[in-house]
Amino acid sequence: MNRIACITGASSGIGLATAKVLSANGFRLILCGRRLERLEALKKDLLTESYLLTFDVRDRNGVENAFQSLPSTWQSIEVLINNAGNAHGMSAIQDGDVADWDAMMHSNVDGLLNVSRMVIPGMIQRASGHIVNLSSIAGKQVYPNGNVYCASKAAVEALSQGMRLDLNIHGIKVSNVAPGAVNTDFSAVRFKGDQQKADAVYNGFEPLLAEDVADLIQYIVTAPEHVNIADVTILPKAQASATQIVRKN
Ligand code: 8X3
Repeated sequence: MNRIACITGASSGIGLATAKVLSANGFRLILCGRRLERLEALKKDLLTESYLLTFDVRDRNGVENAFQSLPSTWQSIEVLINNAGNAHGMSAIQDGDVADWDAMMHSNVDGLLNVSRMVIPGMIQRASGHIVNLSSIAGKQVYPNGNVYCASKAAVEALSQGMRLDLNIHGIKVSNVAPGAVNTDFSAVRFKGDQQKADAVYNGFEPLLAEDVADLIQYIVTAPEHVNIADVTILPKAQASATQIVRKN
């Protein structure tokens, strides 16, 4: 039977691109997201069987109910891609909107934990599994006005290390992926639909595409069993750090 991968935030961006590439590689997929119509559209596009779970990663009970509802044929999750997460707002710490802070900490940190705790026990029981956490260059380097988003991704970095230490004796691999600028709806969400501001983030250079990150994830989860790609930063060629991008106008 084909390996089962579970992807959170599968309805757009890196999650959607990862679903397509893993399906092309023969994985059966559990697609998680908030927007059922989008997941249904994606399901139709895939080459392999998929199972849809709709929940908001922030809702611990909703996450529990969703995973408990999985039929037995879908319970042996071998690969978990913790992709769901977003940035909300970008302002100096003294100007931060508490609703934005909550949204980022609750989805990027609590959400990752809410999902992981439902999948890890099965992996431990089977003494096998692979967790891939989507961090960010922002988890490694703080940039001006990035404060809480950067903190949420720094927490992901710490959780990747912590999971790797704790799950090592159980035969479970943990990988951390830290992308730089990727042209998805990330900036449109961060700037609450202000498309001009969002477009400006990617002006004057060639950013990564969601597919570039998906290809890396595919490499990570199909590496030989004895190989763990523990931590990868992936940047566009024009980007050297969280704050330095060469732009041509
Ligand atoms: C997304 C990359 O640099 O916009 O996580 O924070 S950045």
